[in-house]
Amino acid sequence: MALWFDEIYNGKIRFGLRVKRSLFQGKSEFQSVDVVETEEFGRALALEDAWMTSERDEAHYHEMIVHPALTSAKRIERVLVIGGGDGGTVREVLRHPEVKHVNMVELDKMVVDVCKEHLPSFKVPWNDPRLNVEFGDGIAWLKNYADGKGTPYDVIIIDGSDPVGPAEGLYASPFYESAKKCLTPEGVLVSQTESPIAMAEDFARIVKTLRTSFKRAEPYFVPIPLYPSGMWSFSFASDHVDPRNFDEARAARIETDARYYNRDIHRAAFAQPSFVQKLLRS
Ligand code: SPD
Repeated sequence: MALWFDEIYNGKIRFGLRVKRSLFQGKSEFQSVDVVETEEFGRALALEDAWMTSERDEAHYHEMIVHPALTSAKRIERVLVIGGGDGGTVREVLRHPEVKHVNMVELDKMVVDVCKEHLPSFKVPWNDPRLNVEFGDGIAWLKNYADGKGTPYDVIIIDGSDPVGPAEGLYASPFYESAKKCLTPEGVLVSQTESPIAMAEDFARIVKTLRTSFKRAEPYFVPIPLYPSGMWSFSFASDHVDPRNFDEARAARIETDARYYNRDIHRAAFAQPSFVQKLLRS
């Protein structure tokens, strides 16, 4: 009998993959964790029955959550990643030789352990001396860092799961205000910001919330077939940095080994379909 694994979003959208075998099934203190080997998307990770990443399209997500920011910010020596337990985001950050220190704060140690074991094709350089991994609640961590006036970061990347349960606070004003205090004045924050089709209300609310904390908050778009509707957004927020003025040389260097990112994609990703412009106006 054929085995399928489905993400059912909102009781209204279902995206299923035919599964060859289950590689891991567990429950951490925060969530259910699954890794399955699928027929079409290679190995894939799901948390709470929602798809998080797959071998087939992880590069779309991880290259695009990282490189628009890391090619646009003037300084990229210190980078903070909240979430991102599969390691794809820090892998892309560490491709930039200008990066001297990356701190990753992930809620769930089980996710990191399981991905290390079952997603080796992600080739995450976990032992890179520039990388520090901490486990804990990113919301509390950032607030403490802001209150303690820790050394500011040049770039903060929010690679969280969907805005429900423990991740909800990663998409709210108090969190963005803490993040701003942890950034240099020329700093950049990037967050995954859901689908403008499948989660239009969440998407618009998050972008508008970012705009109350930063002078500029621009969504950009990436096809990610694994996620509801396949059209996904990230948002780039900063007081002083324009993502269209990126460093061509830095981008060209990344482009040579990228599966999805290139300079044309970087420019095109910030174009807003008319329905998005309307969503953000209302
Ligand atoms: N619905 C999926 C939301 C995306 C969450 N982040 C995925 C983690 C990939 N590193």
